[in-house]
Amino acid sequence: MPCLTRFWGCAVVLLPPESICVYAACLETNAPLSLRLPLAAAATADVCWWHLTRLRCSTREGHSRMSGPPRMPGKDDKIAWYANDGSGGFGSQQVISTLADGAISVYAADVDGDGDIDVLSASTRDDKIAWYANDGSGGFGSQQVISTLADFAVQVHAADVDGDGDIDVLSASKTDDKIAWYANDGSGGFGSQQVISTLTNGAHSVHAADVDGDGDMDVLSASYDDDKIAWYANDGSGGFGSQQVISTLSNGARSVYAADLDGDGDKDVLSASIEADTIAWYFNSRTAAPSAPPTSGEVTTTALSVQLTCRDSCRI
Ligand SMILES: [Ca+2]
Ligand SMILES: [Ca+2]
Ligand SMILES: [Ca+2]
Ligand SMILES: [Ca+2]
Repeated sequence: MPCLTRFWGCAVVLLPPESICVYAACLETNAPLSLRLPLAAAATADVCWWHLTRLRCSTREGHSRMSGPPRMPGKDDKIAWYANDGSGGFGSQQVISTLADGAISVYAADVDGDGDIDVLSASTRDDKIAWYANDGSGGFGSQQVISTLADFAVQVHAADVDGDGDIDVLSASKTDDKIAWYANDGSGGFGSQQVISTLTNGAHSVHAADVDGDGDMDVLSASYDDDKIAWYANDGSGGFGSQQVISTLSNGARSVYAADLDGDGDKDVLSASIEADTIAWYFNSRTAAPSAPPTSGEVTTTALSVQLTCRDSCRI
């Protein structure tokens, strides 16, 4: 008797014939995989459960992941924008695409270099990174796929990674623990996926900033399952060094961002960790230690994402 009871984030499941019906209050999503299993059940039968939106299974011989996350009811797979009237009033929703299956992240940048702002998307269920060309007045062309190799893509970001003057694209994907980038040919055509790291267990966020101050865009990552904030040095042409860990204390790391919070001229790093309900920052010691905590920046966020707005003189 297959039974299927699901909750968001942590849940309970059951599976096919040889499996048994597991019912638990909450399988701790941040615990090591083995600890997430009801031990008595795992000892005698295959057990499967939902972890976020993906079905995971543990067999009696060991554990494995299953692909093919199910469709979630009530999701519209939509990328949209809203026109500003100039004073913060917004018009009605204007749909760009409904082909982003499990849409979860957007970013805006001039992808094709024609002077207008295009749109990028990441979507979980189709593992897709894509973009949509702006016609210059807010009309958007059809979805142009950059990659479908970002397994459970959770964030898209854009920056000139290889320093050739056009905007390249970065992705974080959770199931394959991957931070990657895609080279722009200058007109919105993209090369194959170039992996920066797979040492981000449960990769959830990617950001680009010149962390080491040598003029090129380095990359930052936040990963949920290993509570890690890390960065990767760019060699100037899109080749990246090994992972440099900033912290492994960001419990349930969900977002990373960079800005000069202490005003000493280098990029400091911000993180959001959902399990600890914490927004934290890490000063960049490339120049000098901070003399005081940031006072002119305002962090506005839940622990789901980090955004920084400046009201006075802080620099981003
Ligand atoms: Ca454009
Ligand atoms: Ca580029
Ligand atoms: Ca750099
Ligand atoms: Ca700084």
